[in-house]
Amino acid sequence: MYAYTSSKSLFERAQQSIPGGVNSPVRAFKSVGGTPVFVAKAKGAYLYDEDGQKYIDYIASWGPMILGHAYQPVISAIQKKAEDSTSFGAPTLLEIEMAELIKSMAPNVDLIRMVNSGTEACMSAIRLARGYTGRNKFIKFEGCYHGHADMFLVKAGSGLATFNIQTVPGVTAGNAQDTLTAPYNDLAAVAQLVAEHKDEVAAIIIEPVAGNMGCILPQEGFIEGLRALCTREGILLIFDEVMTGFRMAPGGAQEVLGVDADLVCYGKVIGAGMPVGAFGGKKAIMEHIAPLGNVYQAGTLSGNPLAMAAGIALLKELQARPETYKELEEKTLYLRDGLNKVLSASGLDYVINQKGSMISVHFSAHPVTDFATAAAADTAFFNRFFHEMLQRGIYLPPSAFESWFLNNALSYADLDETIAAAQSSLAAILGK
Ligand code: HOZ
Repeated sequence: MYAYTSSKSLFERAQQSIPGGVNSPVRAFKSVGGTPVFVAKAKGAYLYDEDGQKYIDYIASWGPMILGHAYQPVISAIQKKAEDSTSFGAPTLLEIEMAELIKSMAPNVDLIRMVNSGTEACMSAIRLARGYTGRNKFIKFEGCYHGHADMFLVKAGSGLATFNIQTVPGVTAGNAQDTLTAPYNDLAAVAQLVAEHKDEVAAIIIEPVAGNMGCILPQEGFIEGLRALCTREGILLIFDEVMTGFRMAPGGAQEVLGVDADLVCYGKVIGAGMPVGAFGGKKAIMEHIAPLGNVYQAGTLSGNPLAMAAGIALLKELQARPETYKELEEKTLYLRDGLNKVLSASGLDYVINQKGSMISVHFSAHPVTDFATAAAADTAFFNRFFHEMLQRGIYLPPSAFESWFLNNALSYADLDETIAAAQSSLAAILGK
């Protein structure tokens, strides 16, 4: 039996000085109940908590640890660079190397601006789209999460879906009025919104494979349809690749889906887990950003040398070993097949959605293709499953509204252990 003695006392202590004891709501375990696990360290595919217990990690810091935790080339790069100071607030060679590396891997990126998080990347991309098109409104999809900037906190997934927060106090009506929402995978609804707001829509922003309502895949023709609609109506198509960027493929979802975005947003992956983000795209659009243009955007820590050094080390490894992506996908398919076996034997209704190294399980009798179908699944059962898995040393996201992420440090023995844990977890819940 796993005990969470240290985590429990740390959680109590944390609540005295941190709102809810956490710095990002989904970590509070509120929706699954119980005590959040306080992590002491991680190496490869494993996390170790403050009680010294080991877990196989399926969060991977919400995506970026593609090659596993404390990956030696990343650690060495950070250690070496730290000797030169931690921040300059001045241009560096590393920023150029990072921009060139991203351009060599990702399609449709002529110019790229570094920021400090995925939130900053997405809010800056929307500002740029508005400045470029001279239009105010944008369309996002129900259940997609693009960070916590005011205009995105409308029908968002992730923590808002987890806690069923419908409207956010502090987000003014003025802020929300230009945010239009449509169901994921519903091209007709998007076309209708665009027709109703003719020449008013600056951008459509989307997670090309959604990860903030569990993993949800774009149906055939959906993303292509958005592309065609945007081109026809002079709307910018923005891919939020904070989760999919450099994870689905070197060129992210753009490469895998074969659809070009006008602007692309990246996040933690390009810092190998350090706080960083970026947005980029075609020169004709990006040159509207200050100091080339008047769309202002700035940040003292943007392009931070430690984040750049870490990210360059990770991206170079991914570029040098493209077979990583095949290996990751094979491992994810192995996990999917194993879970399929134990779930179908259990007699439960379930859906497994998977793309590349993103996967999640919804306890549902119906296909899960958008937020409504994700929300209709049995989240209470997921919560019990989550705790049984945790007790068996498997660290899943503490919400049915988050994707699981595989890392390439996972061995097939780890995957077998996970599948066996799923089998005994289900047996424990169902009393079989
Ligand atoms: N909303 C984030 C994942 N989609 C949670 C990240 C975190 O807690 O760090």
